[in-house]
Amino acid sequence: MKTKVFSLFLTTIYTCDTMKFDSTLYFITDSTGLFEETFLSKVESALKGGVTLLQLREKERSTREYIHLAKKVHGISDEYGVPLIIDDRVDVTMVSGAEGVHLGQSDMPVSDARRILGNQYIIGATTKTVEQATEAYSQGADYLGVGAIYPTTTKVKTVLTSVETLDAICRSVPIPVNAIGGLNKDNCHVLQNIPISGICVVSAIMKAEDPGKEAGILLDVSKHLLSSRKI
Ligand code: TZP
Ligand code: MG
Repeated sequence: MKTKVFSLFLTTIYTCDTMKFDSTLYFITDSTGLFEETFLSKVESALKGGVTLLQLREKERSTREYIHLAKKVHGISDEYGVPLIIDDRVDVTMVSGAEGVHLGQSDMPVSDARRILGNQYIIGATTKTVEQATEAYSQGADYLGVGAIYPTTTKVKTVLTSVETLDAICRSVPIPVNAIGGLNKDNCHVLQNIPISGICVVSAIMKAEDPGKEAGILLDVSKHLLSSRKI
């Protein structure tokens, strides 16, 4: 579904048929409590700061509201050449112009999403075990999110995942694996020497006073992690 096309300095670009993506700094949004304009300006600031992959994650909105926001966010992400992934919803992905969908263990199975979306879209999956990871890969997932590495303040049903499990998952599949959960610029050192492709963050950027500056710092932290490991 996806092949590694080239490694340029510290960053690996992946492609799933037509769509290239770089998961070095994967920013997942949370619009809770924000006016649309404030939310969109934070997203744009983060994109300016260096986010390489973006996910719109909405848990409370109606389908119509989700589509509305997804189209707005895609209008911005497209200007920065950053692929937009929609959390949970294949339908919202298809009508919003987004480049992909992210599926959890209780969402549509990856195989069904792949059948609907074809190979032009990125499909990501949340996995917490090697079994879930190999299943998602065999069903056509392009990347995996694994965590929570640390306790998180973001509203999510999750349990902690050890770095040992993260490491085993990375070694079990030939697709990018990103770490997620409670990560910030000061605590990513636990990921040193784990063959991840990048980090996912929500609150580290969403709650930053200057999301652009924080994204720039996190991009450097992630690049340093990826380039300095001894494996
Ligand atoms: N899945 C596992 S932890 C998490 C998700 C969606 C939330 C991560 O948010 P934060 O604020 O980066 O801890
Ligand atoms: Mg989900």
